[in-house]
Amino acid sequence: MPHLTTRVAIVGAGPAGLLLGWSLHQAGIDFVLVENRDREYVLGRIRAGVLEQGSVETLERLGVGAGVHANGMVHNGIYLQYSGERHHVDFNELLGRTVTIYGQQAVVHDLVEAHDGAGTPVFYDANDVAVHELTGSPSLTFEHDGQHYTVNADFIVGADGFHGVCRQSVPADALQVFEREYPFAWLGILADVAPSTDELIYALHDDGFAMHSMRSHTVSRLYVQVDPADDIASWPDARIWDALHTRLAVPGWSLDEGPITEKSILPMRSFVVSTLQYGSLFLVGDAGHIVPPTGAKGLNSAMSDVTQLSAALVAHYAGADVLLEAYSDTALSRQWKVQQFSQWMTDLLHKRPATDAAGAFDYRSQLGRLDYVTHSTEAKRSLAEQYTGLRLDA
Ligand code: RFL
Ligand code: PHB
Repeated sequence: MPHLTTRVAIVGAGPAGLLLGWSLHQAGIDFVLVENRDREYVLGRIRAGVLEQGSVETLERLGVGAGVHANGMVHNGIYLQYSGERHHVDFNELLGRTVTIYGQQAVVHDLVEAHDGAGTPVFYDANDVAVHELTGSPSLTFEHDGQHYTVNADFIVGADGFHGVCRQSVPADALQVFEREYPFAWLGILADVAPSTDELIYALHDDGFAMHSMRSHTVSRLYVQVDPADDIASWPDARIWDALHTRLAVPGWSLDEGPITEKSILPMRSFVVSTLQYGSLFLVGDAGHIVPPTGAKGLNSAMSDVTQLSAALVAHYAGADVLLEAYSDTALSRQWKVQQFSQWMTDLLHKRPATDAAGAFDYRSQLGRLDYVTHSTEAKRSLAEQYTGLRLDA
């Protein structure tokens, strides 16, 4: 029965856990990282696509920026579309800032490769992962390759996503949960076809939201708003393309189709737990908060949490605890700004069921808001500042 001692035990090898582990490795701080799925599952998950400028800088600073440099697609802005018209919001012109299209899958690949190369202690495919004594001498237990491990650590970091074990190990009365559900979902596809657009298109149509994103010069990522109760089987490929053609249509532009290689329906949720610390346990990324994907903030928030926590742990081992004590407040203060932006983008661009007068009112009000946002320089600048990523002190 192996018994390990380390400084930081990290649960979850998603982008947050892998980045934190790598950052600690670079700083010479011992860690153990435990993931309950196998490496292929971790490498295969298709999720986010947009990196804020600060997230790209983080990857570069930690020496894992070669992939995003070589294959990331720098975008100067986005298109907002409504009433059959497409408007460009140019972040670079407004603020001198950009975003980079680089799939979460690619970020995770680069981090896994870095860990593999350095031979760091990352355990994939672990079973029965559990955390103990969070307010005393914390430990982590798991089973791996038929052996039962115990890891004693100074700190435990829950980077295990929304459904992970860490947040659930905190007594319910020690955490406050803030939550908001949405009456719609996204159906997302990956298609082997060159993008029909140079930058992302977010569209509000009478039939609902649609969006055109991409992963590379040969792979497109597209989404349509659907009912959360819809079964994927009721969306054969032809129906998806039909909806995309209709909702993304503007005169003189056409959408190219290609073979669909992946499709799934994603529920939408806003969720924040307060605080992000319980004793020696710290929560980062989706373990502590979830946003609907419309603002492209989930991965970026996870990376921002990790940047802060990693700096706080480095300071702690250098003898200063101020940053660690402030971690939850600092991360949540940024997170609530991100929450309101994601909620704003989601409410702006999705069609609520228009069966009653309130729904019909909302839709026209959204069109008015879009008209304002696409024509006021101040409004566009605010959108640009938030989409490209708030600084910690903003
Ligand atoms: P993850 O990625 O969920 O990783 C958690 C890891 O923990 C493991 N785990 C456990 N390990 C050990 N023991 C246990 N008991 C465990 N329970 C779970 C899991 O197997 C997993 O490997 O969380 P993390 O690292 O915090 O990362 C968060 C991001 O994945 C997420 O916020 C983004 O994907 C959200 N998101 C987007 N974010 C952006 O910044 N920009 C985007 O453009 C963007 N688009 C999206 C998105 C999320 C989407 N979906 C699928 C909800 C688009 C979509 C469609
Ligand atoms: C994506 O490319 O998957 C993507 C892009 C922007 C979003 C959400 C998802 O807001």
